[in-house]
Amino acid sequence: MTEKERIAELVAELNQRAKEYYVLDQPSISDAEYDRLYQELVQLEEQFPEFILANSPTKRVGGVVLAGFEKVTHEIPLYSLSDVFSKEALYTFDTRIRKLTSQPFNYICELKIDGLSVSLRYQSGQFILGATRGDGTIGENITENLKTIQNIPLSITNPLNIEVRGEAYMPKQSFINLNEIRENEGQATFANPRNAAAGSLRQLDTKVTAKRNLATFMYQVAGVNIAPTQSETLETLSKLGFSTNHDYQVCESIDEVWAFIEKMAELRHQLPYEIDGIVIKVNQFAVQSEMGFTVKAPRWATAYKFPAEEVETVIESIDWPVGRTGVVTPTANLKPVQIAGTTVARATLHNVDNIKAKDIRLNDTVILYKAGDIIPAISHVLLDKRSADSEPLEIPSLCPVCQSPLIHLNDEVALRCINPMCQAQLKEQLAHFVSRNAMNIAGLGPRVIEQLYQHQLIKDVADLYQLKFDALINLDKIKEKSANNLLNAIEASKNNSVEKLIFGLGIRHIGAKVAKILAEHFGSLEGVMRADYESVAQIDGLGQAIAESLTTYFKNEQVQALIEQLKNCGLNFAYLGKKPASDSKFSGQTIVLTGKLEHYSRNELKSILESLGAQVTGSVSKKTDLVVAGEDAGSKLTKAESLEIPVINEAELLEKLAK
Ligand code: 3B8
Repeated sequence: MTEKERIAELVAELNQRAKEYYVLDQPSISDAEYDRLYQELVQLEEQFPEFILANSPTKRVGGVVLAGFEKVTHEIPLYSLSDVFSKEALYTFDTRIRKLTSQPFNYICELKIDGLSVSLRYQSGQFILGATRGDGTIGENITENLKTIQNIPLSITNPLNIEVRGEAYMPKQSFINLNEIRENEGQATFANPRNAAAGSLRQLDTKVTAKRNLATFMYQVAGVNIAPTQSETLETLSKLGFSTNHDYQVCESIDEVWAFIEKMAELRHQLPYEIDGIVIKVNQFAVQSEMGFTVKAPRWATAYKFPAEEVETVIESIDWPVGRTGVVTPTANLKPVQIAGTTVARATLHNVDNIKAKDIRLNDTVILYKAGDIIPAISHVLLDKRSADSEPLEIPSLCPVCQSPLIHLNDEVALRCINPMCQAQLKEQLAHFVSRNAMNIAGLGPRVIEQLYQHQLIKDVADLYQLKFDALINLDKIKEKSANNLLNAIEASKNNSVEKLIFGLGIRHIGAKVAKILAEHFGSLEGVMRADYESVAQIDGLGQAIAESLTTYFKNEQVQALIEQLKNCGLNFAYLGKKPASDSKFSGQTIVLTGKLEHYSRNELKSILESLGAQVTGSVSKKTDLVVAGEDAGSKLTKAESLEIPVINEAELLEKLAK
């Protein structure tokens, strides 16, 4: 098989597997196997860029940085739907449209996905243009952003020229995760999944979109009918490879429609995505075309909007808890109320800007809702219920825990305590350090942590490893058995592979995934600590923010002292996952590749050397052990010579490798 054929084969297989995973929810191979095939494709495409296919799954990772969004004219406009907000209005709709035809018809009820309308154009089966609705006639070209959405097919098997329409959305869990990260980093959070999806699709840097985990449900073909009814259209779209929503129902009467609405109003909270109502459409296209459109909306459809679940409650007090990174998040304690399936007694007030914008005060009566159907938030204050002697909320200027000044770092919206010894931060850091994805030490809940600090048994994470049975047993609610379990868990954590420790340190931008990449790449904590900015920034999937954060962190003397203590406590600093061969003459060497190479691409040589235990970096420094210089090597070669670092050419390297 030629490389060109293998590339085509891999693209076809990976697209099929991805479809099983993202569209059909029925994965047929393991993630590891998928990754292996994907990496093979990446390597081949690097070697033979002339054979890269437009529908290659590697096209989804983003990386295109756009200058702005071009306008797209919708030849067939995207209409919006008329709304109804009550059972009565729904029945009026039914009566009205029945007068517009003499043919029999039934209804199809679809979930009204709370996302953004998008339009996808395919030419000869290839995805060529994706656009927002815009004003219905002119939208924006967001093709590159949409390509990062895994359940949009980059090609369909039939070589059709069609435009498919639907809704792009962010799943509830992705919305929660995204906001949690943003809150920790002091960025403004999104109010709901819809805003988060909109913000994600309008990213000029499509790498950002790729990380946002968006998805689509498609429901319509513009201009032509691919089936006689809407329900059959959904099935046909699904067969073509589009993701469609299966929770639709064909109803024979408006009573049946209402029953479906009532059922879904209950079930909607269990769905993994937000819906804000039910779309009711005439199912038969022949009847639809007889009914036609008004200037704004089709006559043959309407959207029943669920009443926003909102309740009144009172703010009884406001806390200003300090998080692990020092961010202070104002939080309201409420008179407990029932909303969207749970009892709520606390709501985040996000940040000071939000408090000021809504003029939120103590003892205010407020309207509570659930952002993303999950996170309780305050919509607004009922001003006429405010007492006359109410005063604007006092914004603390000092950390409520350590009394050091609170500041806005780099114009962030978040208030921060930047005292690294703040007890609140230290406690939160400890909780993070012991959490499951970090050192995984069970038995250290907030109450135990609180006591450890109170009894001054601990001031930083290294002290965990000095804890003694006699001290633990004296704590409240700790018996012999739990003290022993805790000590065993602490002891066992010493043997963790080092990525858990790297994550546990709680370094800005270093999540569990990044920690794993770092551990794998550098092999040990020492390796990570020695790494310079360049060598981190160039690692696939990382980047400048991570490189900056990491190098700054390890330069800190307090950090270095802490690491030293952890070493002395006997913690494992090595990566225990799949390791590169360590007995080659390249292991542990820092190598720089520069100039034009003849036989291999730079990336290939890099992987070969890394698999032999070398670290391949982008810039020459005193730490470099060897420079491989191809033709036309420039400043790196000069620098290597001035630092008297050994230089060899590609042929010499290949000779060494052959040995
Ligand atoms: C005609 C049909 C607009 C829509 C439509 O899940 C039209 O069908 C529309 F002019 O906006 N948000 C859906 C959804 C939205 C629309 C729709 N069907 N399921 C949605």
